[in-house]
Amino acid sequence: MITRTKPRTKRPNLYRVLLLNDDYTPMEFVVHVVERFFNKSREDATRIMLHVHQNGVGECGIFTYEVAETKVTQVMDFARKHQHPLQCVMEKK
Ligand code: TYC
Repeated sequence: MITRTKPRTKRPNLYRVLLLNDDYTPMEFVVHVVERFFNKSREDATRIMLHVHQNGVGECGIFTYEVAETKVTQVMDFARKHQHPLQCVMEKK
């Protein structure tokens, strides 16, 4: 039997949570979403929103699978409730 002697630390798989640009969601709504669900300051949230607006996609945070999934669901539910087409997705790092 081969036993592992080298100590190994397990790292959890991490996921980026991304916002996607669209032509209809108001900038102010996106800033509010980033502040509310990703705990960013107004300044950071504005920077992220403008990055998405100009580049098509941008990162709001990096989380473990379950947390990332929760963020995506919260953002999508909130956007739908306000009838905005904002899209939020997660991507394995
Ligand atoms: N492009 C949108 C506008 O001009 C703003 C926007 C930014 C929408 C980021 C979505 O994830 C987004 N109103």
